[in-house]
Amino acid sequence: MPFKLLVRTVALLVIALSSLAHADWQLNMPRGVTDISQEVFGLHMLVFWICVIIGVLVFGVMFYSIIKHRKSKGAVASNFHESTKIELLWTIVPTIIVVFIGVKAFYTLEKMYDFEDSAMTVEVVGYQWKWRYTYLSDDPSEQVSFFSTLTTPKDQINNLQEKNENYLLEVDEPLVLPVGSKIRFVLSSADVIHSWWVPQLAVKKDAIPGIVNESWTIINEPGTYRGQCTELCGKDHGFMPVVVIAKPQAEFDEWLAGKKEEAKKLAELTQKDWTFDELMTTGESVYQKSCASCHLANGEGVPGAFPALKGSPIATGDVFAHLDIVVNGSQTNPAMAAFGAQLSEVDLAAVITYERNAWGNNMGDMVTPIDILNFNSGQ
Ligand code: HEC
Ligand SMILES: [Cu+2]
Repeated sequence: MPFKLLVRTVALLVIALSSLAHADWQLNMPRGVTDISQEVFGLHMLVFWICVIIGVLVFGVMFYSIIKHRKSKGAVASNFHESTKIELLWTIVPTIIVVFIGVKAFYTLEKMYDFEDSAMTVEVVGYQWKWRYTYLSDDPSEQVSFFSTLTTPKDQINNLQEKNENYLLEVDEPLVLPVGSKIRFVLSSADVIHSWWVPQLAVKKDAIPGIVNESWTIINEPGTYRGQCTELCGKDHGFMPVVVIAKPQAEFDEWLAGKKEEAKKLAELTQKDWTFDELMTTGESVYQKSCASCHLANGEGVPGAFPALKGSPIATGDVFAHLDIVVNGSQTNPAMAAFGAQLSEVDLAAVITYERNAWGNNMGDMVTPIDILNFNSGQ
């Protein structure tokens, strides 16, 4: 191939590849939006270029030797053993490189492990398959806590509908954080090991049952940052994304105040006098959101997997046993989770009332939020 043609072909290939790289996807890791993530990116690039230089040098010498000293050119192999000079060189040079990289990485790691002087602590708890976030406060009545669950429609997951831009990376309640202040995370899990990861923040930390791990971040730029659980945690491991929205401090304060207000309203709702109809209406919507995926909207369940609630001995039997399985979960089958930790007293009371009276169960009784409080304090 004439030299000019070769140059042109290579140039065209490079242009084509680089325009591809500028399209939807990128090959390199993100720089991120925190000082630590920038440092991590810097370390990554440093190691990358060291590897490139070593690769070019080693392959360069190799190919040069192979081509230049080939047999057909009459090269004669030199025949020597044990060169102290060379052995010292190929021990000392790599050692210096490794120690250099190690020292650089150590300083970044040291910063990552400095949890002092945080403005706020957020508790992150992994569940199969969602996250719970709690904004810790000395005053328990001021504490804000909620679950963050996937909102991608089932039809998109099952390829029945076109997948949207944030497919599997969208949740109902994102974690909202203030920009520019140090946030400490304490991470744990309610069931199996999960891992909380947002690439743009460069935080990846395991959430382990019975252990509290720590990490921290200071986000520099407002924005929406998406991540995932990165510890294989069961069949819906791919369905528990992390979404962080970083807002300026004033907007964050406003948001948190709104959340506290919501929590207060909920506490009032718990105490209010509920009518049967109100409980049934609320109960139906809770049921559709939290229970129908297994027990089905018509209460008939899936034979062999999820029991029918229509006419079920528990839903049409002793109230205490019904409360027990919904609040504490099944003793024998983990698929039936302990909803006591996931639903409010109001939602629990409503959904249980609904199950006892929907689909012809017609028990005629009702469970109020106060009943749930009493049930919980009686355990
Ligand atoms: C992930 C699937 C799943 C979801 C979601 C789920 N359940 Fe269940 N549920 C089960 C399974 C499995 C059992 C059987 C447990 C057992 O065998 O001990 C069960 C059993 C029950 C029973 C006992 C039924 C009987 O007659 O044995 C009740 C009541 C119940 N669930 C209520 C609820 C309520 C209320 C919700 C929503 C707040 C809910 N479930 C959500 C899977 C689920
Ligand atoms: Cu997980």
